[in-house]
Amino acid sequence: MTYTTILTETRGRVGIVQLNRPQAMNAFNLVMLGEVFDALEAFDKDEAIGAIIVTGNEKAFAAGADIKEMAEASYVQMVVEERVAVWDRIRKIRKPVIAAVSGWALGGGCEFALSCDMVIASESAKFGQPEITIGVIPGAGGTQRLARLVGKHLAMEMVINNRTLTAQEAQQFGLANRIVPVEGYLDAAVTFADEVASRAPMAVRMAKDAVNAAFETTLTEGLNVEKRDFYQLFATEDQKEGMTAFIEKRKPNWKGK
Ligand code: DAK
Repeated sequence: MTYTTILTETRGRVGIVQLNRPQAMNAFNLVMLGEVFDALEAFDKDEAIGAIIVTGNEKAFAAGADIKEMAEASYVQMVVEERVAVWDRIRKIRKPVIAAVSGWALGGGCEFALSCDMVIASESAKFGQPEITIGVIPGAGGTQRLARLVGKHLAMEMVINNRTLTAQEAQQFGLANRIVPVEGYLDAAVTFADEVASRAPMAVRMAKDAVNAAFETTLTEGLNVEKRDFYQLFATEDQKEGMTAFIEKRKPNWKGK
C-alpha cells in the first residue's frame, strides 16, 4: 500500500503508523485520516502483528484536525461528509493500539490519543483541547472520553479554558501510562508494545473488549461481558497452553487459537 501522509513499518510483532505531515504539525486532513485508519485496519488483520503504535514526530503527535481544510465547511457538509464518520473506525480495531506521543497532542490529536488503548508520552508531550479558541468544541470524543478519564472539573477547564496538560500531569491524571525521554521515545514505545504483542492474542482481544465495556455499559452488563469473555477463553488452545506451561514451569508458546 502506498501512502502519502503517513509512514508505516513493522518491528517484530509491532506495527507502527507514523503521521507524516510535519509542515502542518501533523494536523489530520481527510487524506491522512483515511490513510491512518486504512493502515490500522491492515495491521489489525495481519496475524504477524500483536500490537500497533501510532506516533508523530518529536515536536508534534498531531495538532488536531486540519483547520485550513475545515474553516469554510458548512453545517450540512460537517454532518454528511466522511470527515465525521471516519473517526469512528478506531473503535473497531481489535488489537491494542498504543499512542506514542511527543510534543503537541491538541484537539483531534488529543482525542486520537484518548481513543487509543494506552499512551506512552515523551517528556515534551502536551495534551489539550484548544477548540474553544477557534470558536468550536471537541467533536471526536474530547468532552466524553476526557471527562471519563480525568474527571469533570479538569475536563471542563481543558475544554472551556484551554488548559493544557504536561506529560507529568497527563500521567498523574491517568491519560499517560508512562513518561519516557524525548530522545528515543519511539524505541521506548516499541519496547513497551513488544511486551504487549507477546501476550496470548485471544486473551488480549478479550481483555480489550472487556475493559472497553467498563466505559460503555452498566457495572452488571460489564461484569457479564467479562464473565462471558473469561469462559470463552477456555475454548482456546492458548488457555490450555498457558496453564500447562505454568504447571510445567516453562514459557508458554502462544498459537493465537
Ligand atoms: N490545522 C492546520 N494547520 C496547522 C494546524 C492545524 N490544526 N496546527 C498547526 N498548523 C500549521 C500552521 O498553520 C503552520 O503552517 P504555516 O503557517 O507554516 O503554513 C504550521 O503548522 C506550524 O504551526 P505554527 O507556526 O503555529 O507552530 P508553533 O510551534 O508556533 O505552534 C501549535 C504549534 C500546535 C501550538 C499551533 O500550531 C496550534 O495552536 N495549532 C492549532 C491547534 C488547534 O487549535 N487544534 C484544534 C483544531 S480543531 C470531529 C473530529 C475531530 C475534530 C472535530 C470534529 N468529528 C468527528 C465531528 C477535531 C477538531 C480539531 O482538532
